[in-house]
Amino acid sequence: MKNIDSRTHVRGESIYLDDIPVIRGTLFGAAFGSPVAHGVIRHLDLTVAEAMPGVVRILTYKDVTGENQIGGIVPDEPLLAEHHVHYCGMPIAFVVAATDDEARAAVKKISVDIDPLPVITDPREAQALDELIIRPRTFRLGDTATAWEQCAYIFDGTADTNGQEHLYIETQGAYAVPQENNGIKLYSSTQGPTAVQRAVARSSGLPMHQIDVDVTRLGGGFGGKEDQANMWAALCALAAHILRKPVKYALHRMEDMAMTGKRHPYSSDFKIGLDNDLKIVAYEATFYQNAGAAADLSPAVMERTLFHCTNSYFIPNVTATAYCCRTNLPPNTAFRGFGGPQGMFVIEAAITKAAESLGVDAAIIQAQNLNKTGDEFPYGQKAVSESHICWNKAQDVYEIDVIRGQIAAFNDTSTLYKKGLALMPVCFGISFTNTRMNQARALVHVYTDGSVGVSTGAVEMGQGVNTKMVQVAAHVLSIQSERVKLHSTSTYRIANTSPSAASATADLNGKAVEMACTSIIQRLKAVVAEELQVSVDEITLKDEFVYWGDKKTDWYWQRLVMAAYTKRVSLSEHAHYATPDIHYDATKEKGHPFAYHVYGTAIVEVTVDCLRGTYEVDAVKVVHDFGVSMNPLVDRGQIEGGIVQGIGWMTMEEVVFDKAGRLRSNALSTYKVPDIYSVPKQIIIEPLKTEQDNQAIFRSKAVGEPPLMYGIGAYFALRNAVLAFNPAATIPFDAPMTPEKVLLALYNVNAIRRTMPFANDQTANSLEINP
Ligand code: LUZ
Ligand code: MOS
Repeated sequence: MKNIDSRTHVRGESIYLDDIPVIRGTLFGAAFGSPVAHGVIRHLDLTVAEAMPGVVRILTYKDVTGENQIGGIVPDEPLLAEHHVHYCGMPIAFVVAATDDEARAAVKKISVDIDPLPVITDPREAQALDELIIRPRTFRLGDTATAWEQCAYIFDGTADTNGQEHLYIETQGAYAVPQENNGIKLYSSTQGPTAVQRAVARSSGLPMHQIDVDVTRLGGGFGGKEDQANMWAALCALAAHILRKPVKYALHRMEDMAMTGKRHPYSSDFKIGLDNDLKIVAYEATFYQNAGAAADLSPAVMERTLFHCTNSYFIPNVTATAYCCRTNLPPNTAFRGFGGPQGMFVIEAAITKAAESLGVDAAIIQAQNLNKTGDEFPYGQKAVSESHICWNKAQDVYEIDVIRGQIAAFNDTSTLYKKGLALMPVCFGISFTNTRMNQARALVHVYTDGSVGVSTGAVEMGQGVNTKMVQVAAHVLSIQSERVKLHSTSTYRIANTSPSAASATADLNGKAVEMACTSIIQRLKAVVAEELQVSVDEITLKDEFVYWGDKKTDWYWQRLVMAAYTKRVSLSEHAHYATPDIHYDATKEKGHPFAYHVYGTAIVEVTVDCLRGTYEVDAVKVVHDFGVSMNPLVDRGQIEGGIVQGIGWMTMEEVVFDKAGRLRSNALSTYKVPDIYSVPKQIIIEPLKTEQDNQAIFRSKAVGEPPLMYGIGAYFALRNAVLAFNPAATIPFDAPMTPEKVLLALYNVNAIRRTMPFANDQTANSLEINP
């Protein structure tokens, strides 16, 4: 089935926040953000701004009618700054004016006196000063302290990953429309309608039932709108509540880039010990997470880093500690993978360090340590593993020996271009790590003409979840998908939703749709069984017709619906789903937090231009564990997008803050994302079909986040290409591997052996796989 939005997308008819017709009298907001990263507000001068044309009101913290607080996990984030500012761009005032332009013009006329305080941008510095947002956490398996003695080889090092701008095509924004008796209707570009409802209720002082958050779709989220849509919605709602006028604010791109948090940069230490068979015996990692100025989702992101610190590998002795470090950057937030990719990069760096030091191919160590079913993760859950089968299938279907041979031959003859290869196995846990969030609801109405309306807590952000919800309803009701309409996501229709996140949205909401439709179908079967005077057990529905045994009857869908209506049988159902069997005890750091894991292996091939330091990704060849994909086209889209986004994070996307905490990469002229020229020339996806049961909807495993981590292979492939040119290059594990860094490594001049052409140097060929 095609994505149900494809027609309106292509015709430019899909409705996003900015396509909602505004009501006459709508006012426009714009935030005034702190010009400095840390300090005490001495004086805020609004007089000039207030006299600007069109300005209706400028709100500050003094105007907040409820609690001046929007922090979700930790109450450490005011809606509007009171006396302190903690990051550049932190909202201090909210201008409301007759037009968008007038609001922004007035923002420029606000001035503020701030006594500066020291600015911290480095998480290690924050940790040294005990600037921690939550207590550090440690995951343990076995005992690393004694395990080092069993190791033949021990290596240590550091590995850093930088942030990443979400760059959703639709920027953050909200539109608040006051309703009678103090109610507020909100249109918000949010992944979390309930999170917005909660933040608005808290900051306005209204009960949640007064606030209807309604979301048709987003132009992308990637985690950036899991929590950080709240701010803009709460500002618009506050203004609408006070002024009794509709208020809209859609951020400009540069406002969005400067004021919102990004993927968390991490700086990490690792120590890895192996035995003579290259089995990893012990692994220690310390993660310094750059959380930014407020908690936001950082504690949960940090937790997922620990969950994924061993990626697909079984390591019997693990000690992994993470620090959630407060810095003066915009609060960093959810981003596809949610800390998992950062954890995986470090174990891959550790393996690579061991491989390079021992002169073996990293793939040998990787293969030697993949987990098996029954192996225990450091957090206590036992693996149901597809690691080996994905890895082996990737080697077979893509003929890895042939690829290695071709690359070796190329590197032998080419001096100015070198190719590199890396394999990237992935194992990603599916479920919100916070167990209580793993619940969802669906509301299904069958109308008397046989058409069906479905509401869920799922937010469509381009990932195709609504298409999957239609598929579930149509399948369970045995009707054509054209009869099913997915309605907008509304807190009036579906309450207490978890954000659309954690790759779990189709599973959680799909199961709820399945349950609701199953209840309706059972009632409809009872109706027709009574009419036909047969047993309900003998009734089935297929392709819109009722079958009695295998005999097709003349009862078709609409007739059945009308009969139920006539008998006054309910044609509506609201269902609740909660993932069974998951639990986690954070005091012991043990449990069974994930419904299941998604596995896969990617082969990444790159070519480096050794004169310029530029590079191309030749191919990403994947074996991916779909379970049984319920929509191969939608899932392929998720994988292709995830791979490109992961490669962008690992290669060219470079978030730059200066020491004063100002974002220098604040526009698309200075922040490079993959374009049509830099995407892989080839992406091949081979499904690993597993028939075994899992907890996914229709056994179609979650696909949103796992493929992003295939992109990590691009970093290591580039590294190998550089080493093919300059075997003595010293390359820190410091992503992204931008062309500048590649160039520096290529011409690490002191280290280059000038005596011979590299092509003839055996050690130059890092692809040699003979240990
Ligand atoms: N959001 C969240 C997530 O709140 N909890 C999670 O575990 C998670 N995982 C991935 C992406 N978003
Ligand atoms: Mo996400 S990082 O699943 O919002």
